[in-house]
Amino acid sequence: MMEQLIEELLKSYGLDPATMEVRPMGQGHIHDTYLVEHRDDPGPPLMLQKMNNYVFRDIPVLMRNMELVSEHIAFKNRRAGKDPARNGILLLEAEGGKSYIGNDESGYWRMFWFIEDQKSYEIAENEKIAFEGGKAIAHFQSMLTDLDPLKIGDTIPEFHQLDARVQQLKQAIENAPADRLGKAGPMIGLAEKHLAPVAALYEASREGDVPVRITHNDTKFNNILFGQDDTVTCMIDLDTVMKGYAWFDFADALRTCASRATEEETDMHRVGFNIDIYRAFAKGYLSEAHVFLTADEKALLHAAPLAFTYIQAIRFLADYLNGDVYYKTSREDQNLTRTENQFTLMRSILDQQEEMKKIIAELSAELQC
Ligand code: GN1
Ligand code: MG
Repeated sequence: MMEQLIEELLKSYGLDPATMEVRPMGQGHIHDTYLVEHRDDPGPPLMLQKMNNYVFRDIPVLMRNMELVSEHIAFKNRRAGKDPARNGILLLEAEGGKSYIGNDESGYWRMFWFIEDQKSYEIAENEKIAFEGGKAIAHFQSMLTDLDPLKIGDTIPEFHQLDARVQQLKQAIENAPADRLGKAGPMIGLAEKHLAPVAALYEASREGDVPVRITHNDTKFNNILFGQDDTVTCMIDLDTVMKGYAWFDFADALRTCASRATEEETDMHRVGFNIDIYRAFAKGYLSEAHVFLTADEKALLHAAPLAFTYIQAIRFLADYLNGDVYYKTSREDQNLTRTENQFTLMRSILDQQEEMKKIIAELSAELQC
């Protein structure tokens, strides 16, 4: 059944199934991904992906964004003399010039050029990697500064809206079974206790000169592809590219790369925020972003990692209370432990806020911006 479907899909892309090898790539949490290789000739490998239309309800909007953004980046790469298929996510055209194919029955499918010999990091192992990561996030945003944000649709509505996330948590508390609610008590307490500085950042963004841009919105550090020499190739996972504040991407990358342990760490003594990695990342980010960021945007950067660590904590907490329906789990209470991990990280960030603010001021002065 599946084999037949895959053969049909390959044909739709003008490929001869008899000469191709298709294997599951099993890494992503959201979509189903397959590596497609030519059996005998050295043609470039491809990536076939079945999109998750439960998480992404509006596939046409998702793919319209993807076409616009990937083509825009490809244009910039070509102009810089770089091969667009090796320096960005690039879609193949299916029959009729379409960027995806399928229906509710077969699912919705797309195909990319696969970029070989790449690696990614869960956390930044050293300052050089953090610096390169920071530069990559700024470069991604900078390539999209001349694309009209109004052309980009919402693939997941209210994805980074604090009010919506707080509302989802309230709803989850109301509907939670007694045992989970009991166990989550201390974490619910922390959610209430730490909301204020996060709300203040959103408020300052609404009031200040903080433009709505096109942002990546899922800059978890492992969504940055590094070549073997540890220079960055490109950002991947473009499904959540939507309108947002520049600090969203700065925040989520630091939440992940500057933590001393991943968000799966269960020993809370190992969780903490590494200020040296923060400095190196911020230096890389500002080295490219200082030309397009407003003064208000720069002034909010130091508070950004705190806000996204909080939001990730309450997203895990709401999912725990809802019975683990969104994030995959393999252990009991995993989403509750993830919540505790994120609140532990947040505590460490809070303790270093003043130092973080100073670093941005120093870097801005160095760049004379
Ligand atoms: C999900 O798919 P992945 O692992 O890159 C989530 C992010 C969360 C992250 C936490 C579409 O990202 O928002 O920060 O998990 N993506 C979606 O691990 O919800
Ligand atoms: Mg993702």
